[in-house]
Amino acid sequence: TRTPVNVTVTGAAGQIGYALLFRIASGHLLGPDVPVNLRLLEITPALKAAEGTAMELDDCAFPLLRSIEITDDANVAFDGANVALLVGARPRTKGMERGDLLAANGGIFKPQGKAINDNAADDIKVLVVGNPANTNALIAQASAPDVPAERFTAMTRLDHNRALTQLAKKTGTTVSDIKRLTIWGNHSATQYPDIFHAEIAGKNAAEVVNDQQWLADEFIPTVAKRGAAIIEARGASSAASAANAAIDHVHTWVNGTAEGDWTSMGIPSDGSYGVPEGLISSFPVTVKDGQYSIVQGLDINEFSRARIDASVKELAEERDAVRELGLI
Ligand code: NAX
Repeated sequence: TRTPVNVTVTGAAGQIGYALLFRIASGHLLGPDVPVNLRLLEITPALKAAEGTAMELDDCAFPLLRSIEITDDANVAFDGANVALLVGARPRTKGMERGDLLAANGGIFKPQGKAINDNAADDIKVLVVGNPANTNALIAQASAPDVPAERFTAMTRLDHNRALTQLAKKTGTTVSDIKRLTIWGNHSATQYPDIFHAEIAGKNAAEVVNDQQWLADEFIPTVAKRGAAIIEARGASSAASAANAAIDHVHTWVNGTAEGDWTSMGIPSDGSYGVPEGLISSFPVTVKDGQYSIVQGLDINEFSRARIDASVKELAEERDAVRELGLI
C-alpha cells in the first residue's frame, strides 16, 4: 500500500471546507489508492465547528482516511504537509477598500507562508483558494523563500469549469467534447476566458460559435460574474463547485493533463505571453509527472491581447499594493 499523503486544509470549518473534506477523504483529490492524513487549520473560535466536521468524517468510515488533526497553530497544521489547500481568507466586507482587504489577508497568508516554509514536506504543493487568491498566493510565496516558487498556485479552475459548461450549452455539445480552453489572468471579474484555441469535437471553438457578440457580451461576462450570480441565487457564495474545482486542480497537478488537452492554473509567470515575471496569473498549462508547464506558441489575437493585458494590469496593481504594505 502507498504511504499516506498529508493534506492540510485551512478554513476547514467554512462552507468550502465542508464540501471539500469529504471528497479528499474519499480519494477524489489524489486517487482511489492513496491514503490521506488530514490536518485542519482554523481560527480558535471555529475549532469546535471543525471538530464537528471531523466527527462526521469519522462517521463516514472512509477506508483511505488515516487520521484527522485539528489545530489553530499553523506550524502544527503544515508539519510534513505534502498538499496544502489554503481556503480560509478574510472576505471583503461592506465599505472595505482594496488596501484594507489586502492588509487583512496579508495577516493570514504571510504567517501561513512562513509556517509552510518552516514545516512542510519537501514536495509541498500549495493551492490558494481564498480570495484575492492570486495575490494571497503571492504573499504566501514571498514568505516561503526555501520552497520553490512554482509550488504556489492560485485557483482559476472554477472559472475554467464554468466556461466549459457555458460553451457546451451554447454549442449543444457536452463538456467532454471541449478541449484546450484557457482562463487568463486574475481570478476576478477581469479574468479572460479564451475560446480561440479551444476545440469542440476537434473543430475550432471560436469558428463553431461564430458569434463575436455572444462571446463579448454574454460568454465572458457570464463566466467572470458567475460568483456574484450564485450569491444572488443561492444567498451564499459558491461552495460545492469551488471545492470541486480545488479537487480538480490538485488532481490534475498530481496526476497530469490528458493527452491533447490542457487546463488553467494560476501560477508564477516566467514572462510568457508578456505577463511580467513573478506575477501569479492564470495560464494554459499541461501537467506531467507532477510538474506543470505553460503551453507555448499560441497566437494571441487583438481581442484576446487587450483582455489579457487588462487582467494582468490588475494583478500588477495588487502586487504593487501588497509590496507597499510590506507584505512581499
Ligand atoms: P467561509 O467564510 O464559509 O469559511 C472561511 C473559513 O476560514 C471560516 O471557517 C474561517 O473561520 C476560516 N479562517 C479565517 N481565517 C483563518 C485563518 N487565519 N486560518 C485558518 N482559517 C481561517 O468561506 P468559504 O465560502 O468557505 O470561502 C473561502 C474562500 O474561498 C473565500 O475567500 C472566498 O472568497 C474564496 N473563493 C474562491 C474561489 C475561487 O475560485 N478561487 C471561488 C469560491 C470562493 O468564493
